[in-house]
Amino acid sequence: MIQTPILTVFCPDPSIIRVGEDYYIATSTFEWWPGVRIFHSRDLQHWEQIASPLVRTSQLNLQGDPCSGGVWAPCLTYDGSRFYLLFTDVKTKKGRFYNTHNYLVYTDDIYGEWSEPVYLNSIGFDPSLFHDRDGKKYLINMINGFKGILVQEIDPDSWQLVGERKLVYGGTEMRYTEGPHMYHIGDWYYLVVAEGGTGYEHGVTMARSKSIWGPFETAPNNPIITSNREDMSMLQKCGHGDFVDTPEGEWYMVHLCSRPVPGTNWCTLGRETAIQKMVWDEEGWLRMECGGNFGQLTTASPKGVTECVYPDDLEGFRDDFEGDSLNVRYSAPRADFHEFADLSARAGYLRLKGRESMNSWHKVSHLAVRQQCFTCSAETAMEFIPTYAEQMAGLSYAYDALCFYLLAKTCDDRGETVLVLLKSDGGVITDEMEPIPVPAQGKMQLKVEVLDAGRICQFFYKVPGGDWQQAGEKMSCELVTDEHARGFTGAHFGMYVHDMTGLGLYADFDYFSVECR
Ligand code: 6LW
Repeated sequence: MIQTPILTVFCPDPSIIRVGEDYYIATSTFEWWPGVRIFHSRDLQHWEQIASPLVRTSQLNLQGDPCSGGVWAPCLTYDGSRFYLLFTDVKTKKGRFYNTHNYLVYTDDIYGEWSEPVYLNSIGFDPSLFHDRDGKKYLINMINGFKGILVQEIDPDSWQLVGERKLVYGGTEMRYTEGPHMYHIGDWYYLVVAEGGTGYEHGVTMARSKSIWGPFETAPNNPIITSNREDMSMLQKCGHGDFVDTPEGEWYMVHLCSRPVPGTNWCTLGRETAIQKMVWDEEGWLRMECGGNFGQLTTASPKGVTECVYPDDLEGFRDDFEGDSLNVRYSAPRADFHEFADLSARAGYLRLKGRESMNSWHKVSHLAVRQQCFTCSAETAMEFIPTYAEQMAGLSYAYDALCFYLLAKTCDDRGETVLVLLKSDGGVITDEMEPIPVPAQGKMQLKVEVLDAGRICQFFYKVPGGDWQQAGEKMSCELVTDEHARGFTGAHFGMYVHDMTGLGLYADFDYFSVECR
């Protein structure tokens, strides 16, 4: 049996391919750099994150992108010799006129470097590339305003879009048609789309046509997958799927899902990737092997695979900053973290240089990891000697630039070194405790515990020679959920420093750890 989700915590909009015995999935990263996470597996259960494809600012410039804008729904494909990745960089997503730029990058070696981006169009998001049997390639994407699915041929030599741009499918009554993927199986072109919006109404629907140009006929058994909202212990938000076949001819669908914090509808872990075994029915439509259309927590393993064993990625993590490169699990908002993070400045420490404050959509020095499980803690030790009130460094429990908690060392207006506990709710910052005087020199330890099955958090601090002390009261985790922040990414723990004077004061972090309970 495969246990799902297979890619836990902030791994949404999966796009899957198989190359021989190797499976790869790409997932969205939004405003978090580097762009797009790619995972590898041989058994569909165990996945290892490999290098991100978008690691140069010339490929992806996230400066100024809104929270949960940036990289939406990548599409990973392989045409027998080359890997292709399409993605949208969402520049604005408010109101009627979204700005969504679609790009393509390619590589011959999925473990190597990817090309510079080729600009495709901006008319909608969720672009996907379809390689037909006759060698032709097509761009498929939704149209902003959820007006349907577009198909246009693309010339693989010049990467120019050529010929007619045709709206081939308008979707079903579930609406919000997005996330299209095209397949040519037997005599049919199958079009699979996400519908219902990416929240609790989410689903996957299917249509088919004898021609790629339509007309597409909607499947009688839609949605192929959705969620049982009567039972919140089941997977929720099931939708946005992609199909893959195994060497033995079995079929699977990977799809987006969420697991709300028990007893709530809050998703602190963001949106994740699950998998379901599929079968073809007599009429030539795919359905879940288990029957029904609710996403399940287990599904049958593929035949004839050897289990691949990887270290369990999400069972805790401690980094003493002894290496010379940063662990693959770190991300930073809107910028290459090499711009502000340095492992070589001081042996055994991570030095972060202060730049803009957290609310900025530009140059923020915040190095974070995804919240790994409902009940957990994150801890760090830091040296930081501020002399201005505009300098601050500490430990974050953050959703994005607008919704976060921060326990940080700074100066008050009299020049005294203090510890503050801040909350930012939609960008409105409040103090959650009276500032606590602390020594300017020496190592300060900071910790946040997420308790009560993921509903409550509590910060702690420890000064040199002291004991752990509580910082402020218990606070609700609702602040850092997809629902409250109206976002797509889930919560993060991070190390943070700002210096709004422009002097670029740094903080040295001795370790960073996250433990699951
Ligand atoms: C993505 C769209 C969606 O582009 O949400 O869940 C958007 N589906 O297809 C962001 O992930």
